[in-house]
Amino acid sequence: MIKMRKWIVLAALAAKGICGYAQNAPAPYGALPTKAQLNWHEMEMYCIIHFGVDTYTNKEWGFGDEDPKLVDPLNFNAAQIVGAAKAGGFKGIIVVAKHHDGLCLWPTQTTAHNISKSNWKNGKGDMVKEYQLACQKLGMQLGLYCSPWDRNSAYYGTPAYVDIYRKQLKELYGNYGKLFISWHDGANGGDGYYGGSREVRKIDRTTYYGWDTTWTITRALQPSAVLFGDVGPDVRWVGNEEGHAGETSWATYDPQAPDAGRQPANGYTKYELGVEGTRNGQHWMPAECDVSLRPGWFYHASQNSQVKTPYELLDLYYKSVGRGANLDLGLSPNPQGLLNNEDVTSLKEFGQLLKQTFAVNLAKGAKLTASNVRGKSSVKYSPQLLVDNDRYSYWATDDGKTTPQLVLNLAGQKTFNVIRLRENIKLGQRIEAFTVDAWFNGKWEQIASATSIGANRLIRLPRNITTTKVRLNISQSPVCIALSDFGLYKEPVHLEKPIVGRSLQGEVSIQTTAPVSAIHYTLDGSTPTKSSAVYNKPFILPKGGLVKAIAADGNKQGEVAAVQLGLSKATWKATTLQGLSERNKPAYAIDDNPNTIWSTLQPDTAQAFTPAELTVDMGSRQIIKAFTYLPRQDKRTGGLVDQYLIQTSMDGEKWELAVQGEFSNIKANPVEQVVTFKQPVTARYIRFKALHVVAGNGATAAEIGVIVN
Ligand code: FUL
Repeated sequence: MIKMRKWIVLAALAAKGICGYAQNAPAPYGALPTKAQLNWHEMEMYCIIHFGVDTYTNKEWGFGDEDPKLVDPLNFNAAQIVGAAKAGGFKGIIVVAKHHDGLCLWPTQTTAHNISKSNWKNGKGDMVKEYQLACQKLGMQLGLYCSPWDRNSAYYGTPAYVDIYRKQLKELYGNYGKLFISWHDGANGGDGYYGGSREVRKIDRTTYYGWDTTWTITRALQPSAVLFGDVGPDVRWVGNEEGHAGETSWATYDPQAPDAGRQPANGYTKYELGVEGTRNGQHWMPAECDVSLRPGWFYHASQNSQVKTPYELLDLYYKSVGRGANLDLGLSPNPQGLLNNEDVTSLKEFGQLLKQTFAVNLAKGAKLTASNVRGKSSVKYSPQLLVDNDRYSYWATDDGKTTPQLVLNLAGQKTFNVIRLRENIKLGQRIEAFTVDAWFNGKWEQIASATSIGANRLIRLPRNITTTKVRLNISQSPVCIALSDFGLYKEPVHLEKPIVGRSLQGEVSIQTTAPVSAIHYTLDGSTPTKSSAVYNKPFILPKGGLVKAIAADGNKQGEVAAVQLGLSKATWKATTLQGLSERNKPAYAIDDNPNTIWSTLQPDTAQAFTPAELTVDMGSRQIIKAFTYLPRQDKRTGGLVDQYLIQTSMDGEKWELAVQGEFSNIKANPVEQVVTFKQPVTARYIRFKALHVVAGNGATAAEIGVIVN
């Protein structure tokens, strides 16, 4: 019976082929997404929420010895946090249920080190549950991150801990409803409290966690969730915590181990390859771009003026979602258990910008004519389907037609500055290069070109284009094409926020890239308005301070730039013990230029790390409140200091220890580190000692500085 039905179907298909009025769908190309991955692609954006002991200790990585009683978010309100994410256009959240410090935010049976030992809700609370309920209420999807590295557990490093970790995952997978993602990070191994032994515990990242076994648990309990990690297997880390994928970014990826012949694993890959992925890789493993709304993942009051602005978020959106990846934005509730107002406002305004930009597809109503349509008159693969806002209906070409052209006769003259393309990824990632032309004064002129498309490709044009006709030329594809979307959009006009800088001579300057009618600024922390001082020329700010500025044009004013400048370094002199070379110039660490670095790295890579130090004579006594270290900003890890010591001196002879500590997470997130002293210290000299670095045999610094007011 079954056999006969199959014959009938085949005969019908053959008849259609002969008549030429319909054709089979294009054969899928390469690796393909699963259902869970399609859901993930459609989401485009979600947030990851870091809250825990670090929120109270002002750290990024807790050591594991923190008292759970520290955690007491009196006003914790999951709906406020999830609601803010939703207003930003995000479709889900990932709760960090346990970070490296080991404190579980749900009442787990696996360890006593959990939320029930805090005072929050008299030890009866369950934060993960509250997030789940808020997500249900607000129509948001939920994901979870349970750190594999646990600096609290006495068992960490032994097989017993892996059992505990899996039990924790089972609790999380079993008790909090349907999840869209299970997030696993690569930071693991190293020192910690470990039940009181306070030692370094090394693990083999490839074998210790037995990931293959762990993943079968996820598949069984959460079949519609994707698994995220450096090695996927469903979604890969993009390889940086700055929130951007490569200009070319493939959804396929084959992770590689740093050492030849070994198996890659979370925390053990050539992670820099994640930014572009692998063309024709064996696995469908698109990139997730994780970046925090603030410089750190956890809340730090000192970063309240560094919340990313709506336009900074928009820029990240183009560089992540616009390159076929997803954006995972970090949110950091404060010690009260709420997002600060500035965070909420930025999210909301970003959401509005997205809505304004993408509300109207200016290509809608256009007549689309293609040089080739699969099956000729077929309506099934018509180019008209490109403007129906359906990710899976598509224009396809005949097999072998790999470089077709498409002309859009717009419904009248349109002005746009964003182009959107999408492939029907159910048939794989096919297109490798394309260009777009616009019709100006009777001829075609190229306005854009790009490579990979996949789930989404956005091109933000440098200027507005006003035209009646647009042409798409597919210039490279190994197989016939299956394109599902072509959109033209108009991002609203905006005034960029000014750039505040300081010269070697200590002169503060405020600039914008686009011409504006005026720049206004304040020095007292207040928000500048059109009645604030007008910036005309550079000025000296010897003690540093908070400079806030806006650009204005007519009646409009742009976003506020807020830059905390330390003490002016114009009179400073820096010296180092390490032999001097051009690269090693200590002056590079105090020239207020983030692009020049002081480095004691030696060419002989076999050489072990030598502790390095930098001594600064500030020229006069200062009351120092904090020390700042700006790591090298060129994306390299050599010499990034992660353990340091700071000494001060009145005379340059007798030194006193001011503070010793670690810059946690500096490798993944090399932003300026601010070390606030317990008490202000009076000194003329300051010494920065690098005790340990992330990589390499010496230390580096883009800038060091001090805050005095
Ligand atoms: C990293 C962690 O080490 C950071 O602390 C943070 O959780 C980030 C999202 O992932 O791997």
